Amino acid sequence: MADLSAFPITAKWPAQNPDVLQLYSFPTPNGVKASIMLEETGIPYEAHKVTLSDADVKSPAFLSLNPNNKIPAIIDPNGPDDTPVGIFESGAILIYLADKSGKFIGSNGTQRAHVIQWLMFQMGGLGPMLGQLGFFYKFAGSEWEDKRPQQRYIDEAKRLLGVLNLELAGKDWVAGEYSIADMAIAPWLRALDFYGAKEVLGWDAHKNLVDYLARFVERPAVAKGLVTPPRD
Ligand SMILES: N[C@@H](CCC(=O)N[C@@H](CS)C(=O)NCC(=O)O)C(=O)O
Repeated sequence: MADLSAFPITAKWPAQNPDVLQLYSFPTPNGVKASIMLEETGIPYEAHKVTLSDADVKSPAFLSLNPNNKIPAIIDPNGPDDTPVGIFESGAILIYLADKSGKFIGSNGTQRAHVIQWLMFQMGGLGPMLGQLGFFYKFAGSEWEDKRPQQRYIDEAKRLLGVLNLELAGKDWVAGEYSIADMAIAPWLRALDFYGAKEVLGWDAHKNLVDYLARFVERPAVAKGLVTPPRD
């Protein structure tokens, strides 16, 4: 049986089966990237609920795995160098799991480069911008008198949706084959519902995105990953 005692997080969230991959997450757009990928690959795993409250993400136990206090994070007891490995940052987790499984990262070198390109587009652009849009459109920032920050993120979100909509013309998936780039991008498009921002962004006019998101959520692994770990 794997010994995970070197990872202090396992004292607060004990592993039932330390031989399988341990996921520390919550079903948010960043969190579900990891659970969807685990469901898609069939890698055995155990999911621990780490809420966004300071008592969880800012606990010393969680910070010992991710000093950046954000979900998701994983421990793979069967790491690449015959030693357990801990990883945070959803994009890094997706690449790690893709390399481990040999799946969803393109079937040749060119495909792989394109998958990583669109994954980085999500990590560096779509995710952070839509996250800020959420703050300024739905959460505390929506009450700010100065509407310029809100408008800035509306404009940038619209621009990014336009880029993706164009890219998806005649394609099912953003890098051609279904990949970790889709697992990163689509959950953020889905979050626009939760932000109540679809109308202000003219979502319905982005026909390729509407079809893309419908195609994504139809996948059984996605349906399972979206509710893992359960919120309550
Ligand atoms: N760049 C990080 C972002 C992760 C992130 O923002 N996670 C949010 C939930 S979606 C979180 O844990 N927030 C808690 C906090 O900031 O205190 C990644 O992609 O993993």
